[in-house]
Amino acid sequence: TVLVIGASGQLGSELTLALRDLYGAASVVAADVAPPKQADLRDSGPFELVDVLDKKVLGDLVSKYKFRQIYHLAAVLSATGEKNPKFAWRLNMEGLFNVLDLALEQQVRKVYWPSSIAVFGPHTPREHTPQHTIMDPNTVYGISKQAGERWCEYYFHKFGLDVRSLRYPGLIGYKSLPGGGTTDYAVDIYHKALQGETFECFLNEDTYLPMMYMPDALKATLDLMHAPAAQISVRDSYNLGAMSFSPEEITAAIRRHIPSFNIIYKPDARQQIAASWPKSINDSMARKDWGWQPAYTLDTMTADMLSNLKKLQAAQAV
Ligand code: VAH
Repeated sequence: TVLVIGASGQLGSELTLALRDLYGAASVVAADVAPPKQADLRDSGPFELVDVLDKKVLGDLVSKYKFRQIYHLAAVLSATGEKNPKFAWRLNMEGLFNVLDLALEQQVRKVYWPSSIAVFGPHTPREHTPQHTIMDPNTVYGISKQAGERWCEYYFHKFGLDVRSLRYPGLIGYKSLPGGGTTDYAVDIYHKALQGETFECFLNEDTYLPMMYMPDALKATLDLMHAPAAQISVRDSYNLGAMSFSPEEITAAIRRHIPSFNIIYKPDARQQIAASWPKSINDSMARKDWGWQPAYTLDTMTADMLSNLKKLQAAQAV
């Protein structure tokens, strides 16, 4: 059996659905501090209300199900983290320690933990950011991801724990909504375009960011977790890339489907966070070690997002 912690979140809910398709619904236990919003996720398999900071409750759950794998996705993201720095640090770090320690104590075979391009900062080379480079993150979220990477590598080398990780770019999907990130505009923009509303963008029009369509992110995660351990040469966290675009480029892509779509730019505090992150990522290690290869581009993602959101809106309208 597999445990997904943070299963109600943007990535967690999609990963839970993908894992249930793969292993069968009954074998994938979803856990979060609140039930998932999507009915298909709620009704598709076991759900447990768990706070990852409560090591006792989490430990009882792990011993009850004897999980072979744990996907630990619960975290406070970049923008929200800046509003609650101390809580963000506590949840992101103590939550990780609880999972790493329980995995050792209860012989969990594999652990997955997401990192992010947020581990990079203002002095990191911003084009084709290398796997090993300067990292001076200046958000609490980025600092916690950088520290978390070091601890994951430590638990692997010191205790032999098979923990694996990816530095995700901004993730875009139609099945779930993002929660408190700096890249969330790239999901909201599709919803607003379909509703015929003007979109207020919280980043400047020329702010380039690495992004990825959710199906690609799910494929990368499962490919990494299924790769033989001997192929994994990176035990802090793999750089992972697919595409980069700015708000004006995604607007142009949407206008190829909805010519009347309108956008206005109202940069807020998230502009500074985005400006400290890379513009593009060198993910050659992931491609070399376990055959990473993204499938989607800005145009194919846009076509797929709009057609699926339209279907969902039609289904909800009946
Ligand atoms: C965030 N979506 O914006 C997350 C992610 C690279 C961005 O880490 O905080």
